[in-house]
Amino acid sequence: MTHPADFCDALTPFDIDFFCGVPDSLLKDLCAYVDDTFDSQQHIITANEGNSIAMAAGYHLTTGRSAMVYMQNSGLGNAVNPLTSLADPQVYSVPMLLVIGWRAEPGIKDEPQHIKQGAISEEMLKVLDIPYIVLDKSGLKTSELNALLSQMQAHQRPVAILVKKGSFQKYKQLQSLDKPTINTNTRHADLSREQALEVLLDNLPSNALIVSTTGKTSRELFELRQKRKEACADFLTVGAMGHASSIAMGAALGNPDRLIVVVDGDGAMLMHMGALPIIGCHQINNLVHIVLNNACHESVGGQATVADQIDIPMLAKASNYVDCEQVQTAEQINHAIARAMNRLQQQADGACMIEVKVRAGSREDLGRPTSTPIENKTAFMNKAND
Ligand SMILES: Cc1ncc(C[n+]2csc(CCOP(=O)(O)OP(=O)(O)O)c2C)c(N)n1
Repeated sequence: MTHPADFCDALTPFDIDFFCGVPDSLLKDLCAYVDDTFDSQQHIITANEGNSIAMAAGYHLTTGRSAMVYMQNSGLGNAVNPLTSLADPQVYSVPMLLVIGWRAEPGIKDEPQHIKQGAISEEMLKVLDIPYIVLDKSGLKTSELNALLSQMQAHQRPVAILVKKGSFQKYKQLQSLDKPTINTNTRHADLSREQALEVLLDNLPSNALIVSTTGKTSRELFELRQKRKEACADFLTVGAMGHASSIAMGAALGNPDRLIVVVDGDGAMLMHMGALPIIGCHQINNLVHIVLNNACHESVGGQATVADQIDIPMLAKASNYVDCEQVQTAEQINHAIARAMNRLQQQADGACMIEVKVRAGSREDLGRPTSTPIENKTAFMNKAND
């Protein structure tokens, strides 16, 4: 295994001193080390992986240096356009090092949403013509890395490291006061995400169609349904991070007589925030957008988002949602849902936004959905047709 410090030290001869990316559980020790070691202008957690490629390009334009961009292989899709049309040697030819967490590498059992991406990650890099090496438990081979980075510099092009599970040694993040790191921002919120979900289930009409976001929100929702002995007919957006609200908008347009509720995360909402004005400007009267805001990417290690520094109800308001509020307690959630139901019954002219401030953290024994995505889709579609 490789210690994150040794990894970063090995980049120093190549002047890599700027880091950006979207966190991944396979890379969480590396992300934590980078966050502790470099100042807040040298390490930026971006909204999506395409933004990271673009930011690395911008940094190169003013410094001539190369950045390291980290992501889960799920993020390769978001990165493809700026890789092919901005950083590629046939366009602006921008050197950068991509560090990609390889979920579902062939031969390793993983969740359904990772299987296709895991199988095609190497092929994608080959098609994109991005030279790469693989890092695994046997540890970093400095000569291999040096050859890769020399290629990056000589040919001014992106190169990549595919990182297998368990490649990095554990690194425990320091909790410094001047950095918005794990759990510090939302420590005082009343409810955990799971408790907030339970309050939502207690208060939403039972025929509401729920679309939930990627990560632990969907895992908790699935287990809450089991605990309540209810069949899970909620659409669990296990992949496609950031798109739950657009799925919900499509569902709402397809079935205008049904209440559609999207339960989003702050990281996911930020990832594709362009969805907000599109929802807001199309008068979707049967859509309630709930953002469970723990100000971090809790599902992959708790890396901070900027969601506690912005005003989510105001963003939604500016995007033409009709009613937007921030709540925190069970009672407030209950009232907010009652108000949203009331307005929707009066044919309010657009979607509602309810931001729920929640604490970071989750149960150690949290499981994963035991139904397949196809079973989940069928259950949702059956409920939608009920
Ligand atoms: C395109 C893409 N990039 C990264 C990931 C890895 N990932 C899964 S869940 C998650 C964090 C989600 O954060 P948030 O929406 O705030 O929800 P939380 O985990 O805090 O409940 C990330 C980064 C992914 N699934 N897809």
